Amino acid sequence: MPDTAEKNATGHLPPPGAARTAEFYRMMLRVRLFEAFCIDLRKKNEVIGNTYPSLGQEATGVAALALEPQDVVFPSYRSRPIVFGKGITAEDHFIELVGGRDSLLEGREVFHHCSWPKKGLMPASSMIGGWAPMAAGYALAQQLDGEPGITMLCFGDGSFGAGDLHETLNLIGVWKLPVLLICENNGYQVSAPWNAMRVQRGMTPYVEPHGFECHEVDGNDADAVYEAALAARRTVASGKPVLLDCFTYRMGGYSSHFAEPRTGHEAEKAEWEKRDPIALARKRCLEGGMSAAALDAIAADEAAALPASWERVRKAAR
Ligand SMILES: Cc1ncc(C[n+]2csc(CCOP(=O)(O)OP(=O)(O)O)c2C)c(N)n1
Ligand SMILES: [Mg+2]
Repeated sequence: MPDTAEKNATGHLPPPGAARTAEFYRMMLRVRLFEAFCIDLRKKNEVIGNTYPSLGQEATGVAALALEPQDVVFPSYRSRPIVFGKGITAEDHFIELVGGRDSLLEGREVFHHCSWPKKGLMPASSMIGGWAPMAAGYALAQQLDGEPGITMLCFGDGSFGAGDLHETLNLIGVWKLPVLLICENNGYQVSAPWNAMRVQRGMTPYVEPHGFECHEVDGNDADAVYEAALAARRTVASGKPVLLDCFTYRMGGYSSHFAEPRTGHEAEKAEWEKRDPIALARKRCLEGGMSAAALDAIAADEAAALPASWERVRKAAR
C-alpha cells in the first residue's frame, strides 16, 4: 500500500489517521462556511451571483485532494467541494463575485461558470452534462500529447438524463481516455427522486458496460472518498477510466434563489443529518485522540478567515 502522504496534490497531507482526517474536516468546513457566507451576501444584495450549495455533500470534494498538480477538473454546478479540493480558494471566488483584478467573469456570474484554468479548474455549464464533452476533449488532448495528467469529470446523478453525457461515456470507454468520473449521487434531480429518473440508483449498471472500472463509495465519509480516489487515479493513469459513484445527500435547497419542495424531505434529511460528513470526520478525529479544543480551533480559524478575505477583496475592487 503506497504511503498516501506522498501522493496528493497539495503535497502536505499527513499519513492516514486523525491528523489527516482533521485536514479533511478543515476543508469541508471551509466549503460549508463559504457557501453560507455567499448566500448571506446574496440576501443582502451585496453580490448578484447565486450559490448552489453542496450542503451535506462536502466529503466528495476530498477526491480532488488525491489528484496530482497536472490533473484538471471539470466540475458540476454543485461541485464546490471538488473545486476547493483542487486548491481554488474562497478569495479566488470572491474576486470573481466582485469582478476584481484578473477576474474572468467580472462579477456578473454564478460560480459554476467561473474557471481557473491556470490552476487546472475548468468551467462547468448551466446545461447539465454539457461539460462532459469538453472534459473528454481535454482528456483526449492529454492522451495524444502523452501527458502524465488525468481529467476528473464530475456530474450530479440527475444529469444522467443528458444525452451529451452518455455519448461522452461511450467515447471515453472506446478511446480509453484518462478520465476519473465522479458522480455526486444525492438521489435527486432538483426535486425529483432518483426512482422517477432511472431504474437503478447506482451508476455502475449504466457506466460499467462502457469500459469503466466502477466503485460505489460512501460519499459522506471523507476518508473513504480519499482512499478510493487515490486508488482510482492510479488506475486511470494506467489506462482504464474509473467511475467513483459517491452516495450522498443534499441537505440544503437547490440554490440561494430557489428552495425546491421535496416530498418527504424532512424525514429523510433527519436520517442523513446523522451522517453529516463534517460531524463524521470530527467524531473520527476525536476517536483518534484529537482534542475537541483543537477541532474547535480549526473551525474558529476557518470562520475568521472568510470575512477577512471578503473585506480584502472588496476594498481592492473599489
Ligand atoms: C440540458 C439541461 N436540461 C435541464 C436543465 C434544468 N436542470 C437544472 S439542474 C437539473 C438537475 C440536476 O440534477 P443533479 O445534477 O443531480 O443536481 P441536484 O439536483 O442533485 O443538485 C436540471 C434538470 C438544465 N440545466 N440543463
Ligand atoms: Mg442529484
